[in-house]
Amino acid sequence: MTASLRKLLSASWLCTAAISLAAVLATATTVQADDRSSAPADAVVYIGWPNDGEVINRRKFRVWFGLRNMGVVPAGTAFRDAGHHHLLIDTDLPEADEEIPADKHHRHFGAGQTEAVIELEPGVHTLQLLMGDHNHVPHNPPVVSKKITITVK
Ligand SMILES: [Cu+2]
Repeated sequence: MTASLRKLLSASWLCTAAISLAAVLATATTVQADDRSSAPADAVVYIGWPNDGEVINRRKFRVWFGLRNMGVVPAGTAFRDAGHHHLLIDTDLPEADEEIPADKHHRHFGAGQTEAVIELEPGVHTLQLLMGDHNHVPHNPPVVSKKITITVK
């Protein structure tokens, strides 16, 4: 093998490796529709409390998560027809086929919690629950609660 051929081969291998890496990075947060975890068609997630339209006279309060026909498992655990809760606060639903963001508007309950104490500024807020799978990606079909509006005084 000549030195120039060896150089060419190694350059082409590097290039292939770079392309593969780019492909992996590009797909890291986007999951193919077929790869999404399935959820039972009759799965229901709901906010047990507060009720829609509730006026709450304290900034810190407990939100109850309700779930029927589906199981709760910690994040990272792939289990059929199960997932963990995400509480969406003052935001719309995120992309259905991507990892749910983690910030003050998207709270993950990856330990499998079924309730949470949250603290909000006084004012009008919206709350909504969204189930996510072991990778924090919504199920197919998405299991999402009604969006409720509350007032914190
Ligand atoms: Cu999550």
